[in-house]
Amino acid sequence: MIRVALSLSLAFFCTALVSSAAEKPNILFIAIDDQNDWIGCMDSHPLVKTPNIDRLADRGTLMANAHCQAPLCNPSRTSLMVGLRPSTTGIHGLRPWFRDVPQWADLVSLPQHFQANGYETYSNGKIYHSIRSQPANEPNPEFQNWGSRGGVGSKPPQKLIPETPFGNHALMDWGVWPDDNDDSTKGDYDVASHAVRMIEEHPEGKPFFLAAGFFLPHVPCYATQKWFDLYPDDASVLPPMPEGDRDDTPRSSWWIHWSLPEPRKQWLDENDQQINLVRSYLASTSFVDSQVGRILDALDKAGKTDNTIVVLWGDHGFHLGEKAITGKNTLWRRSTRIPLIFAGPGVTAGQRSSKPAELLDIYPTLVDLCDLPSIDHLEGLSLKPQLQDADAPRERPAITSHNQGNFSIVSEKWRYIHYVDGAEELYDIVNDPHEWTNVASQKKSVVASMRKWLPKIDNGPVAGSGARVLTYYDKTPVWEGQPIGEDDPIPQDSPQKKR
Ligand SMILES: [Ca+2]
Ligand SMILES: [Ca+2]
Repeated sequence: MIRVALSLSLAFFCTALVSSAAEKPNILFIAIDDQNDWIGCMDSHPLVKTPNIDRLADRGTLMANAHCQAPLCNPSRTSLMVGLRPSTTGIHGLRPWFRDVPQWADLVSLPQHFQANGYETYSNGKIYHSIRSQPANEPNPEFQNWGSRGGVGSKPPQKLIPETPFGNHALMDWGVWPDDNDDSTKGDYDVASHAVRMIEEHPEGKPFFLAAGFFLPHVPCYATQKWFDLYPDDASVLPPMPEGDRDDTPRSSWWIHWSLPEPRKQWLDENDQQINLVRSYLASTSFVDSQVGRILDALDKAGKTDNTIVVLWGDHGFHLGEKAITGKNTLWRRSTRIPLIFAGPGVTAGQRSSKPAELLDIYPTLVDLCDLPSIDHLEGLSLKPQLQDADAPRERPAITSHNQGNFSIVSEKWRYIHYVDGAEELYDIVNDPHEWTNVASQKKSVVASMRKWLPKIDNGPVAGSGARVLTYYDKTPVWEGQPIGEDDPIPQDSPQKKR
């Protein structure tokens, strides 16, 4: 009798579990590679056109002061997907894949936690920076279903721009491509097509966690003519870039992007590529926005919008000539500030929050919104309070790192930067949003109050680290294994401007 009662109650319990999972909201998780804050609703570029992302923001909450954990794909995405800071994991470079680090091999990632709680998980395009290839007959432990590989798609037979410094890297390219105005041969078009199909074919009775990762506006910024036609072919597309903006920044700000395939502004000017690059980036952003729109439309058509939490994020920003460089790998706004939008059940519509937020917060936020069991190791904070009320208090600023000892800390009012040699910058981001005037030496008490947020854990690169790794021993910075001498000229900077 007791046994029957027990199995009956067990059956009830199991039924309850299944039905509660079925009632959970779906998750649509949209990633955009190297997407800076040039998004219509973020008010950072007056000409940018992103109507689909803007309509998502209209029906959700824009975290308007959100920052990545690292201005580089692998550390940023690893941090977001496992919920730990790069300064905790020691994943600072483009290598290694974190599962190859024994200490982190079994970490429960965000999609794995949803899978363990009754969700069906789908992956499309670029979600992780890299994933170890899996024997064909073994299930991949990261997601249950795999769609498009994404990536660049159709490529021109040769580069469209002049030879670039540091080896004329194949990715350093931009311009109109394909030249037949057909978007369907692009990797990101394929990502959206697969995501749409998965939404249409997902069976009832189980919630989904569907990830779609777009490659553009990562270089090479190829887009078809119609997206270029949205932007004038003149200097009005350029961001403001005052001469000598880096004169009040320390030499150690150069160490964290000492030599890279991304051209400096000087090369853009010398090769008449500044306007072409900015237009190509804007065109790529608008094209990706149109693909985001295809997925949002499919959600509407399937009648799933009301029961799906959408989160859209960029992994880090991108400079297009500001502070004399192109690319990421800096601790300034253009590298750290990213789009972060939530919409759907539990999220207040039409809000914009200026509270600091981090990509690290996505994991605990989705767990909180879906009422899943909490996970002990997470270092982020749930944004649920701000998603309900944009002005809800937030206990700490947003923290970005780029290699050991280099941090940026952003509050509602200030950006503080600390480099590995102790050099500091401070910007009043309300009155100086472009971060042109370093006031660290005038605002000592503010600097002291921001400095206390520097993470207590600051681990160096794990074994196997490589690609864009800076170390610092005995006061000598070492970039990718090569020491930087005290008098070495800044690569591609004009020699007379040595700092
Ligand atoms: Ca990236
Ligand atoms: Ca300046």
